[in-house]
Amino acid sequence: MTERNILNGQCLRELDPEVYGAILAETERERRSLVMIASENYASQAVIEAQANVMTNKYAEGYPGARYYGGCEFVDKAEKLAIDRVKRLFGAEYANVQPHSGSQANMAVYLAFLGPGDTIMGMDLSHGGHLTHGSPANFSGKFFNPVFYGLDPNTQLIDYGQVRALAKKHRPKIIVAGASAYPRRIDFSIFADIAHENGAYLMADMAHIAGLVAVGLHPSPIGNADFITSTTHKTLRGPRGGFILSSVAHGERLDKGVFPGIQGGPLMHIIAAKAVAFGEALRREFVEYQKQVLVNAKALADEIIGHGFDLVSGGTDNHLILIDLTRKGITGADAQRLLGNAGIVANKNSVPFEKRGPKITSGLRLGTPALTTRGMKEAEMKQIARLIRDVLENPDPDTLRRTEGVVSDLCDSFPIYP
Ligand code: DSN
Repeated sequence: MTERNILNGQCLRELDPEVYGAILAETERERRSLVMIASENYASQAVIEAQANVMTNKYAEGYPGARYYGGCEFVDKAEKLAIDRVKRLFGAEYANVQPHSGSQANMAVYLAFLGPGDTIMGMDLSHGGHLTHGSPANFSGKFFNPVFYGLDPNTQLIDYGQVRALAKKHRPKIIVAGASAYPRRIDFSIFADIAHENGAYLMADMAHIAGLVAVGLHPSPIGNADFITSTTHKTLRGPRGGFILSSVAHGERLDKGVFPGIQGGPLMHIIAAKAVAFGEALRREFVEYQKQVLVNAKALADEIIGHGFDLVSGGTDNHLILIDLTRKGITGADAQRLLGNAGIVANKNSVPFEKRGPKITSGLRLGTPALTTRGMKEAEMKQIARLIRDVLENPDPDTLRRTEGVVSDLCDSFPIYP
């Protein structure tokens, strides 16, 4: 193949039919299934277009106006747009849009404000926390000294009394408020009080709820937390990536934490797509979308409860629900597999005080962001709840075939990506 071919000639389909085929198959899978993974969504065509362009070619180590490479005038423009828009969206003084992911955003904050062996305190993974909040399997549990808080066994809500007692006892340098499988509102102001009473920084990891926070449907951590980290691709519906918000006072240390601390060249094509997504999130329609995400989650929760399932904490205030399948006598792994066979994609999840391992689990996490992006509303949530009940209670070939048919009809009625 000549140089000319690489730059001018063949499209992906001709040049690399194997990768092209995989992308096509994934597009079809996303079209033909009900995506109920709470951390997934469908990015707009504009966001996808903004990722697939020549900005992938550009090295731009540093920050807008202060780069280590020439030729950065246009990527500077994209990054400034992303920074300005995300600051406006959340009412923040400072933003760094370079973290490649939510994990990188968390890592950069730790690097900027902790030393090796310092104590951090986060939510226990099996109670709904995240790997980067101190799990022993993750850098955050290997390089730092993790302490975990969890849920009250009766209410299955965050036990703020325990958070306070542990903070007093262990004096963590950073307390992390945030979760990946917690269906209830997080009170960032109580967390801030506890952190500041005990000389700790508060880091809010709002990755799951960022879209809700952006439109005021979940209390904002801005003004309470010292650092706010997030992903861009969950409820926020942007490209896969991360960002950090804070006050100007912490900006210089955070910038250094990201680059040169943990990353080299930023992904400028992704930053361009982040700018597009933040722009979309500033529009009126985004508020309506987030309202519907919540209404749908509530409708799904009520219907699932009505079918005799137990939900962790008894319901939801956000975009997700967590079903405790213990009483139904089915594992999370089996539930995920059976639903997957019928075209409903969800993930097994540990429940608080879990007795099974993370590969099996007793729970199933379901979210509404992706289905809501397709345009589905309460009626479809109720219909899908019935499908879930049918499959989990009676997974015979007839039920699976019937469910597949309904899933297919729903996908036809709510198309994505023409
Ligand atoms: N893996 C993500 C989730 O599914 O919640 C969190 O990073």
